[in-house]
Amino acid sequence: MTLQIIPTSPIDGQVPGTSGLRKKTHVFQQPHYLENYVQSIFDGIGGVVGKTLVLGGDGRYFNAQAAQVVLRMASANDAAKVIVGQNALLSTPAASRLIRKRGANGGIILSASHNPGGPDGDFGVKYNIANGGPAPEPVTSAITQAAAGITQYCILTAQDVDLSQPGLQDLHGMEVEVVDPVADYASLMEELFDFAAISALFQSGFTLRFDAMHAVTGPYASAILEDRLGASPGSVLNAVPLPDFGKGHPDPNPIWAKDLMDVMMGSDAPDFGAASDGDGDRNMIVGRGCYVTPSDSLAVLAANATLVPAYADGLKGVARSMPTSQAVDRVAEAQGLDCYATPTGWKFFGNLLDAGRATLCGEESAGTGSDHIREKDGLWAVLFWLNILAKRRMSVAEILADHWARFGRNYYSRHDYEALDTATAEALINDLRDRLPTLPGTTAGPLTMTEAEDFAYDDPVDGSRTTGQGLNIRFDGDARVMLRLSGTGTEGATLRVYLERFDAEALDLDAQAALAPVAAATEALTNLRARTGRDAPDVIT
Ligand code: G16
Repeated sequence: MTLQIIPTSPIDGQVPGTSGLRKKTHVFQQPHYLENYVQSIFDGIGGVVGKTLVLGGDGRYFNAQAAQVVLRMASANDAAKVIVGQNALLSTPAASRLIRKRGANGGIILSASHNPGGPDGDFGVKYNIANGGPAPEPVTSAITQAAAGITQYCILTAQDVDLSQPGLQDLHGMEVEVVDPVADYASLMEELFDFAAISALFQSGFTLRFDAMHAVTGPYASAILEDRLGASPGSVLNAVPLPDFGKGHPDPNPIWAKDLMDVMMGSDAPDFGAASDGDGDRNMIVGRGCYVTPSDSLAVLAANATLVPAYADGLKGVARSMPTSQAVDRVAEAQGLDCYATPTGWKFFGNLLDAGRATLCGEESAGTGSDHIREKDGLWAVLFWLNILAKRRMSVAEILADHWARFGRNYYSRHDYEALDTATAEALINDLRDRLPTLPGTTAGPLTMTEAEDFAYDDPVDGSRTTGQGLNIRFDGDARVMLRLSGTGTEGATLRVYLERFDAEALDLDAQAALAPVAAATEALTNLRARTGRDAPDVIT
């Protein structure tokens, strides 16, 4: 084993987005690319001398090789210890849990989340801090700065570390501890939820189908849902993580989890369907004949939280990202809870959770979580729903109908226009931003605008201000649209259009029909079709 100091120079584009650095896999495989970024993380956090890190990934193509690079670089940079998931696997929530439980200084998660994997797919690297959460803005800025000024990186030349079995090993003076990726996480879930009630639900004949989408949640879901809770064998589908996710797109939404949707909308659907994404932090909830939007899911969890042992004493507060529907706001208002609206990105919830201001958080992008860790958590959301169903003994559709009858319904949908020409997408947003001050009081298609803002967030805990987080336009009739460019795509620009309209009376409309006036107003406001040359969104969630 020898320590090498390799001269290098900055590489364009090494700037983390909404959640870490995501690029095409072949970009990460270029000489020095991964090494430059890993060294920049180490330099950006003030070095790793004597520190303990957690390491794991979602099992996608290049995960195993990249993990070995991180280990050799951590050792060469004098880290004391790396705790790594067996076979370099850890779901994002399990990594967050491990960082917190073991008091690690931080962790590196190898994942591009729900983006497809494989040689032609995407790869990603995220850094999480000691609270277990995604690096906040000051840390990502420091990493970006380090990447922009990098001149060398340190790495060992060494054989690969055997990550196939749990246990302790030495890598040139650094301890490598290989751990079972599932055990700690599964124990935490057992502490939070009423496993006896959920087991009894399954014993009563309740049926479940969980689609792990060939991604990292498979081993977790099999161990918890089938082995511990007694869901019938085979309830978890696509349970073995594959490097290319079975050539699928591991994004749990009605488009990419279509097989599951077809089953759940069919005549002999199981009682409950769910799916998770590449790295296990997202979730999709479906009842028999009934899809639950992530925004409604958050609201239902908040309204029923006291049925879950961990939240039996009530919630400290709730938080949602700004584009997420205001369904949870109505629950918060009814329960007298504080409700925060943050920019998109789980990292913005960290301070609220650490400060004990919020217990539950959620995003329209299929993420829900709580203060049990500092990441969103797909399987946790599934268990939360199962706990509610076990206690209330109603169907998913009945629970939703009951919820809307109490609180009214926030019709909601997101329309995505993917792989747009970046300049075109940026011009569309910039033009609209320039017009914001003139919009209130004027009409757009069938609606009149009442407010228009370029969303900025003042963090109530650390006082920081984050600007330019999306254009939020409100219409009369309790409707709004928000537009922003995604920070997780790897090809051109993705324009996200978030549509919402509240209705206290008509609770059973088709969501797209209910939102048609908002969509028409948005088209009138942006001239989106002509400007992008697109007739329809690529993805509707
Ligand atoms: C990430 C972030 C989420 C965010 C989502 C979408 O999720 O962790 O907080 O809502 O991206 O971001 P954007 O709209 O910028 O594409 P994940 O599951 O991809 O890590």
